[in-house]
Amino acid sequence: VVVYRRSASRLTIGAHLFGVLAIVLMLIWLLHYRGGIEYDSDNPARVFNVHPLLMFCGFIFLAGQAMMAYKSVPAAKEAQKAVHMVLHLIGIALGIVGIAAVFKFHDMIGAEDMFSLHSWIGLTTFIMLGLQWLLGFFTYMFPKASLGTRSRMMPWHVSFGRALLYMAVAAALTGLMQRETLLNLRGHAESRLINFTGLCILLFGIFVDLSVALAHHA
Ligand code: ASC
Repeated sequence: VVVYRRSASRLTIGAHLFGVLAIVLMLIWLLHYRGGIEYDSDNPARVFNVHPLLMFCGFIFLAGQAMMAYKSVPAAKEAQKAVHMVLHLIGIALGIVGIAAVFKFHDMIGAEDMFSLHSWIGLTTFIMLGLQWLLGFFTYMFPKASLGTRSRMMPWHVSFGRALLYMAVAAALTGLMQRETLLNLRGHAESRLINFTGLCILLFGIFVDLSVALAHHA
């Protein structure tokens, strides 16, 4: 048990490292190469840039932090649980704004919505995560299922959450690839910056997942 606890907390450090690195690389990408980030802009590119920012830095990063809350928040179990729930809720709220931004962008440039594999994976993930949050809230917070039901559902809650994290990573990586292709960035320095951002997002997901996998659940 002690060995697991230790390796799991080292894993959260790896997750924080790659998560923060992905945020920094993405900010360099959007601010330095892509003209900045602004929801209420007449420039469609600046509106679009809200989308990757909020989907990774908001939604995925905060979901990962929520998943690790039981490892990384030095507080009583009930407080960790509240942090877990609230971080997911903030992530979902930012995700809604991030998705709204890309629909607004499509509207501005007259493009169709929901045509790409990225959009299919992404929206499916987002909807299923919303349902997972609701189910988790009703089961574990309010009104709360019986102890037997809660403990029978826990492996499903944890396993499905881990699958959703990898789905979100798949959405992020297909989104980055799509952007590289659409902008014709093959061979440019910007393309390498995007690739490194994607690798950091993948490693963030792997470290978060391992920290949950090697934890022990009540
Ligand atoms: C909860 C909670 C848990 C589980 C456990 C049953 O509400 O905080 O850790 O249910 O008590 O698996």
